[in-house]
Amino acid sequence: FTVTKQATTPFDGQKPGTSGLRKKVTVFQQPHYLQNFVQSTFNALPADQVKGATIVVSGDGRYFSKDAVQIITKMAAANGVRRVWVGLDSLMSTPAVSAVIRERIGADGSKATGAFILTASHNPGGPTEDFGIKYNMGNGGPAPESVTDKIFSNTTTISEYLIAEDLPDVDISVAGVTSFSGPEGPFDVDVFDSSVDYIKLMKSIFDFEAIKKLLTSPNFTFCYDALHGVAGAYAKRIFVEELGADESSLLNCVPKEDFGGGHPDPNLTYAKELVERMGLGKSSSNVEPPEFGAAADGDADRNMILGKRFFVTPSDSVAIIAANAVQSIPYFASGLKGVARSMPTSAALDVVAKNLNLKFFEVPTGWKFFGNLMDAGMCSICGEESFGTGSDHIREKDGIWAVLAWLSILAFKNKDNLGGGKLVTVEDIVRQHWATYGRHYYTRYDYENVDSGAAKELMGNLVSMQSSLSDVNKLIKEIRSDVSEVVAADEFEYKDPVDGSVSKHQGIRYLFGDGSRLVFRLSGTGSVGATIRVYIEQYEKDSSKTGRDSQDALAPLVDVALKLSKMQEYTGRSAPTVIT
Ligand code: VG1
Ligand code: CO
Repeated sequence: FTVTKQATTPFDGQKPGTSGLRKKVTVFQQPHYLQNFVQSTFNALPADQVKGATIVVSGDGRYFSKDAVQIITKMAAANGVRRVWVGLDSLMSTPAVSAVIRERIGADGSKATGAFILTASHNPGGPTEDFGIKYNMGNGGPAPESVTDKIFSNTTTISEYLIAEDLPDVDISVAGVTSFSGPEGPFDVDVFDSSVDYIKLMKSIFDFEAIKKLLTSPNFTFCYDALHGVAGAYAKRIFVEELGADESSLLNCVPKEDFGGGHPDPNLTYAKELVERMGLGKSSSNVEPPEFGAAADGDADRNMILGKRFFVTPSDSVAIIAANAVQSIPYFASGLKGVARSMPTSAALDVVAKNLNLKFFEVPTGWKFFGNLMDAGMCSICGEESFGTGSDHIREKDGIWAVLAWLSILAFKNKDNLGGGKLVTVEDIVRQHWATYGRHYYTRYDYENVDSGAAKELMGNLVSMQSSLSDVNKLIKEIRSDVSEVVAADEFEYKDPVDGSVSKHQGIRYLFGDGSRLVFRLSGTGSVGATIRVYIEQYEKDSSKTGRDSQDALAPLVDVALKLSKMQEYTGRSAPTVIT
């Protein structure tokens, strides 16, 4: 092949958000748009991570992925990359990409130093929906802000990119290596099934025999919904072929470019079919729901865990996994190095860390902040309220890992009653956890696609109010007399304990005397307008009061949050788009 230097001009707005660049497919389809971002990324990396390097290119398989794989491959070749690794049909879950970077060794002994992940995660896909791209580094984790800032600044000055126009498209529907020769030497495209590497890693972490005993036990029933995302490419191999679950326990496990028209976000609103099946929906069916249900998002890094007629909040989930990991999961048998959560995630994990005497960290939203802690051996398990849970086996959150972690806990608690008899259920485990540690009532209100100007004004007002807590408390007293006083208010700022870097403006916090919290953030993953997230949390230590309905328990605080922020006044919205 030959190398073409293509002249180009910058596009506005190519700033990577919480997790890469996410825009409408039609934006990405503009001539040079994707190319500018990819070249800006190559230019932001140290030369030895481009020239002669091995780079993974794959994603959740959403619409435009196949075109993007071919474009990025041609650009990689032109930029002197030695090998590109591609998942069959361009499919590779975000956690599998992380695992492949860290673990896979090519037939010629090569190792990858990074990856372009093609996903907009939980955002819908299809010709009129979202596409996305982000870069992960040699540790398997998202590029840190120092790199994404450089990528963005490159996008504002770019004037040309390199591409091998005459490199033929590679058939990515069959596994195998295709070799080419270019001006600087050979270039290979290696297409493979990443579930092999991923399953190997999962087997080195969990006791598959113990989980299989649970899944094949006559008194245990199971259900997994991939929402037509890339998790489906792993679910059958793992849950059915390896662990003996019945094929009928898989829902929507065929990956589709448009996720079957759905919103591949595993929560009570969008995972409708699973929610119905688990007995949490509106239609009352006579069929007995399964004991355990779970769902994933488009790129399979998120998870929702459900018991029979029971929802586990993600903030509780990570706390419960941390509290039970050492006994239930072989990978953690020698103890946890530490635990971490994102700032808006509830403090349920803090209480576990305190009780078990574990190192604990609170980081800004977005998985990239956990990576440094893990690389430094300071953190084993971490999680976010946004249905993200994971560990230091990779540097991304991991949806299937979370399900295997829960199945491991269930297998451990039930090891003596799998022949028949009464099982310890998901609900039992959660209620027992609350009885021991207290309960953090928690909810999140999302206002999606709000006018950007209005959202900024709302946030600005919440910041300026922080200068007088006595005024804030006067206002709150007028709204509700039954909530405690605000004792501190700030914008969250994080100093990375490993590299000392500082991230400012990471969410507006109002902290109450009884441990309750209100947090306000603008989303960094949307593609149009602004999304306002309101996080509402209240701690209840008294074990006789931990069984309430969470929306009831939180009603006073919700009232305060909406009136204090003047939500309706600024946004014109009388109700949130999604409540989780
Ligand atoms: C959201 C979540 C955040 C998560 C991020 C990426 O970000 O709140 O916790 O890490 O999505 O998840 P934001 O900025 O929209 O609040 V994924 O599964 O979309 O890569
Ligand atoms: Co995701």
